[in-house]
This record gives sequence, structure tokens and C-alpha cells, in this order.
Amino acid sequence: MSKYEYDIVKVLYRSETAVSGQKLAEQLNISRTAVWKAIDALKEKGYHINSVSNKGYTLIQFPKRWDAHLINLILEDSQLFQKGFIYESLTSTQDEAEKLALNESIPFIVLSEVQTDGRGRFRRNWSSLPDTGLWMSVVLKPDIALHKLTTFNLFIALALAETMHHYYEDVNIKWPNDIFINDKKLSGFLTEIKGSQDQINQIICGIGINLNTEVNQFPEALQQTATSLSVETGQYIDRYQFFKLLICNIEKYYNKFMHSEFKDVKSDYERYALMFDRTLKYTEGNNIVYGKATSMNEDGTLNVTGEDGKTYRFISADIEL
Ligand code: BT5
Repeated sequence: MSKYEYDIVKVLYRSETAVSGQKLAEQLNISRTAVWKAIDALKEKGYHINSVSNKGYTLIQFPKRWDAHLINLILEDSQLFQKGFIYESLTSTQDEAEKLALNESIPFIVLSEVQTDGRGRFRRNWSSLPDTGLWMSVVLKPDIALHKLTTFNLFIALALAETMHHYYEDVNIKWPNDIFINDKKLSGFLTEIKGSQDQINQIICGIGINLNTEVNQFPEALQQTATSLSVETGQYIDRYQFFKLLICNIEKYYNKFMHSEFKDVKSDYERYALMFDRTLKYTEGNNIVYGKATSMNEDGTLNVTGEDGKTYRFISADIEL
């Protein structure tokens, strides 16, 4: 992207109303012809720019592909994340984030169009096709006691659910690490940490969200269990707008995580949770329980009444629907 193109995108992105060609030319100290040329070049690159005579230009939609300039433009509004590293292809954003974190002392994000070896928890595979989703690692640098970390995933799940709720009414959290819509998996995340024995100073949270994936694009094994936001809403999802909202919510819930406790957001979490009043299969280590979740505790653990009548308290478990 040329400097003029970037400057125009920046002005249009920041403006709430249409900006005239004349104003753009004056503001950027270039000719009207240079403005037209740059606008045409941006349209070629996939920017949807509306031009209305006597009013000017409005940026309607960003292009499909991730662009480092745009991501960093959006991050200018973030108090938390200072930088975004954007790639066409990585094995996993987690691996790259870990390497970059060696030289970065402040929070940042890593995004990749494709992951060739995207991973879930316990090294399970995470399908990460190009153009369709958001495959991102967020690197945070807290200085917290190890025991505080236990609620981190709960706050992140809320950030994700609230973002998706903006697009679709009935979003569910499948405790502890997944977001579901209509009993299908839309998103999953995993958290990797660094620190000393009882103090954590780095969290790398890897987030995968299916945004514009069509059902037949998922690997066959996932076609019955996975979904995307566009499948559920019937609408194309502008990945930049989604990203912007997500970053805002991650920041909001990270601040809550740092400065309050899970009990303060427990009722919000429970409203999204899909585990209550239905019999599900819970696996924690070698322990398998069929039962119904009855309540959450203030530390984020889950109480389940097994079919055997016993009460179980899970710290973390794989839940099958
Ligand atoms: C997760 O693990 O759900 C965490 C996924 C985290 C992915 C992000 S992408 C950015 C960052 N970089 C990475 O390399 N990873 C993170 P888990 O709960 O273990 O679920 C994994 C299971 O979800 C798989 O075994 C499949 O059954 C299913 N799955 C795989 N890809 C999927 C997809 N795209 N959509 C829905 N389900 C999927």
C-alpha cells in the first residue's frame, strides 16, 4: 500500500461522516487527481469505498485479507496492545508469538491468514483455512500469582462470547474453552503460560474463530460439529470490524481479570453457559462422568450432579454434547 493510500484509509477510517475529495487533497497536501488515483487503487485492492457526489467518500468495508497497516491502525485505539504482527502463513501463531515474546516486553498480537499446524488443547488439530477465520495469539505480560490464573480463561470466554453476541443473539460458552452456537463449535482457545514456580509473567492465549467458513469447507470430520458466524447469521462477516470489537472486549475483560474477581462476572458467565440442565459427558483426566451441571462456584469451578447421584466439582474438563 502506498503512503497516500494508507493516509486516505486512515482519514476515512477515523471519520464518522463522508470526506470530500477536496478535503482529502487539502489534508494530505496532494492533488485531487492523486486522491482519485489512490481511491481507485484502494478499490482494486478490495476496499469498499462509497463515493457520493457533493458529499464525498465513505469507507464501507475493509478488504478480505489481513493487512499489517490496517491491523496496526485499529490497534492505535487499544490501550493494551501496542503492536500487531501479521503473516500470510505460519505453522501456528502460538509458536511465532512465543518467539517474538522473547524481545517484546509489552502486550501484542500475532495474526496469520493460514496455519499449517494450528493446534488445540492437548496438541489436538485446529483447522485454520485461509481467508475464513481469525487465527490469533494475544501475548499478555501480567505479573500475577499463579493461583489468579485459574480464572483467566473464564474472562477470555466472556470477551469472545460478548463479541459474538453482537452478531448473533444466542451464543453459548462451553466451559471452559469453547464458544458454541446452536450446539456447534464456533471458536476455541487455549492458554499457554510462562513464569516461575508461583508467579506468572507471560500469557499467550491462542484464539481460533470461524468467521466466513462454509460448512463444506470444514474437514469432513468437523462438518457436523463445527460452524461459523456467517453460517449462523447468513451474513458475510467483515473480519476487521470483528477484530476491532474483539480487541476492545479482550481489553475490557483482561482489565476485569486483573482488577476484579470471577464472582463479579459470574452471573454474566452463567447466562452464556450451555452446561446447565442437560446431561453431558465430562472427562477430566481418567475421570468420566455423565451428569448435569448445577452451578458454578466463585472460583470458576463447576458443580455437576452425576447420573450416579454424586456431586462432582470440576476444575477443567472436556465436555461432550
Ligand atoms: C481448542 O482446542 O478449541 C483451541 C483452539 C485454539 C486455536 C487457536 S488458532 C490461533 C492459535 N494458534 C494455534 O495453533 N492455536 C490457537 P480443543 O478444545 O482441544 O479443540 C480441538 C478440537 O476442536 C479438535 O479436536 C476438533 O474436534 C475441533 N476443531 C478443530 N478445528 C476446528 C475448527 N476450525 N472449528 C471448530 N472445531 C474445530
